[in-house]
Amino acid sequence: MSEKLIDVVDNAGIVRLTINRPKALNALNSGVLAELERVLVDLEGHSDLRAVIITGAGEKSFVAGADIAEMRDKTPMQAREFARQALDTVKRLEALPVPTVALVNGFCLGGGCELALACDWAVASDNAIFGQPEVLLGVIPGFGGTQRLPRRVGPAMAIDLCTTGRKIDAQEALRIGLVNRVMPQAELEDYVEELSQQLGSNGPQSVRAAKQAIHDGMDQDLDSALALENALFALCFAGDEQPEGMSAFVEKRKPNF
Ligand code: DAK
Repeated sequence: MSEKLIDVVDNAGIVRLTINRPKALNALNSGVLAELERVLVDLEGHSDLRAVIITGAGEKSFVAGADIAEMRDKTPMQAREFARQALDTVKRLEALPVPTVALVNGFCLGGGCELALACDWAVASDNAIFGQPEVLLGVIPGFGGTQRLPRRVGPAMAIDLCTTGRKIDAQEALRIGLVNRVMPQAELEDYVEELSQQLGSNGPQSVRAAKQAIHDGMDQDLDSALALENALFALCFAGDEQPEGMSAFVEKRKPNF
């Protein structure tokens, strides 16, 4: 039987997805994208999901982009269909109701950077390399990069990266706000374990509500977004988590969510 292109490990609702094409630096071919979509559809129905971590197999690369060899001979119609499928998949990842973390362990280029941009967090190893080098190949980002990158780092830096195709290191990625944390590679796994425990021990409904308020609010004017926050805040008082969290504080114990 052929090896799976996406490994899935579920640890009490903290689900880790590993893109498994290390010989091709985990480049996204149509097989990987189709499998990723199937996995994400399954996760949409996972009622105890708490967080999703996505990474690449091996120590060299998160994802080195869309598969160039596979893309090379596409017609415009095929390219459009390929990009449309990928856009849908990336959108599914972005729309998951729980925090998503890109664990960037090396090259994070082209479609790989676009995948990381669809996650709520990016945590990078200190040897990670980022970039949108599509113009060096005669194309532009096709998995949402021209839209999500300026929203994350601002239009000036997005135009810099998308028109020069230059690569940046993890420290520059941190400085421009493309990633949340940079860790020495040897400490990356321990950090992710700690982060997983923290995300897993917080109130799952309030974590989801915080994500929803931020994501949905970003697309609205401030007054509508504040009304959304107000509604979600009130909703927190309708569940089990708020009484438990506040009672635990008053009783000087850890909450049990
Ligand atoms: N695609 C296919 N294979 C790749 C690959 C990629 N993106 N990146 C690396 N590989 C393969 C290499 O071909 C090599 O395979 P073998 O020769 O061993 O069979 C293997 O991975 C190891 O790579 P290297 O030998 O090159 O390793 P190095 O350490 O020397 O260099 C590198 C690492 C990451 C600097 C280099 O591999 C590289 O520059 N890779 C390409 C990076 C890149 O340009 N990425 C962006 C891809 S374009 C669109 C839809 C989508 C997109 C655009 C438009 N529409 C439909 C409109 C998205 C485009 C992209 O993502």
